[in-house]
Amino acid sequence: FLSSGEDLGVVAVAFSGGQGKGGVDAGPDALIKAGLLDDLKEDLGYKLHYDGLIHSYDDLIPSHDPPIDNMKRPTACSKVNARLHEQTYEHASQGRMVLTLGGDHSIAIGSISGVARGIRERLGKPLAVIWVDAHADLNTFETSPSGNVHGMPVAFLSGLCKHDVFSWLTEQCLIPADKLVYIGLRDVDRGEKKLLRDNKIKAFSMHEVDRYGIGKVVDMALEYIGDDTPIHLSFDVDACDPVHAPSTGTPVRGGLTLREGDYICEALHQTGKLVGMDLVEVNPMILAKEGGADTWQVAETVRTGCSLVRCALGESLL
Ligand code: 4U7
Ligand code: MN
Ligand code: MN
Ligand code: MN
Repeated sequence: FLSSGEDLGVVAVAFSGGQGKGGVDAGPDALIKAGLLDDLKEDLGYKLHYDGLIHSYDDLIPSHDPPIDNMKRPTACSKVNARLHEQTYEHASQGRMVLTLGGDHSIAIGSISGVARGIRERLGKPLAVIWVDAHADLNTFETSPSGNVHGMPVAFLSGLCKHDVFSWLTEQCLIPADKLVYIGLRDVDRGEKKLLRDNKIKAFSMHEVDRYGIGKVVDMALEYIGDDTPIHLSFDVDACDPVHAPSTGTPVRGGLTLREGDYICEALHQTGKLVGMDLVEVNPMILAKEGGADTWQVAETVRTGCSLVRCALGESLL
């Protein structure tokens, strides 16, 4: 599905407006300072298409951005994602795999819609999404208990929820509900559970990971998606257990081990069908702010994020 295996588009997004905690905007800088992009270039041999910037899109963020229909910071979330959409669309239309570093998970609205549109135009196919997360991020503005947009991206991307705020999300940007698969869920809100059931969305929660093992779960996920569909991996670092990714805004106990996370990424790389990836919700500041500053835990989270990306890009191939 890609024009060349070596071309990689990279977008670094310093956005935290999809939730209330500062610091997640420092995620991309921490990942890059840890050497992630150098590793991709030097060890894995990718030709990077990267503008060298960490985008904060300050020009798009209004100073006054009151809630609309329970959505917090709606204008910032929409404008930043519309701009990011153009960036990932540009890479995808050139046939590059696209890596987006967040930022909170609301940025998947832009990153995934851009890749989906690029793939539609280039290949005439829908994009499948594997969403690896402790949370389903499927709240609509009506079901959301928090009003935080980082808990809503899948609702907008699947078209299950529509709102004027995101009116730029046209049909070709959307992910059909039957091309969406979750892995790692363990904290799903009531409204989200109903949406999952009513729309028969495929989900492998931690219960299924325990029951079948991660190898079988990924096999079943891929079988469900089918052979000729390009795949985007949206990886929320909070899918991993807080032992491996403590420095994130909404940690939930009982998550994926480091190896289970890496395995998912490796197995998707091996399919040769991966056309996009998001790595989001690394917050290198959160522990410090909550008074429990533990630099070791921050470093561990960054290390986990880097490992996941390298695995998705082929590091484990011998
Ligand atoms: B993340 C939550 F209510 N479901 O909607 C919500 F529990 O991107 C959490 O997965 C969302 O980290 C977490 O606010 C969003 C809450
Ligand atoms: Mn999450
Ligand atoms: Mn998420
Ligand atoms: Mn989170």
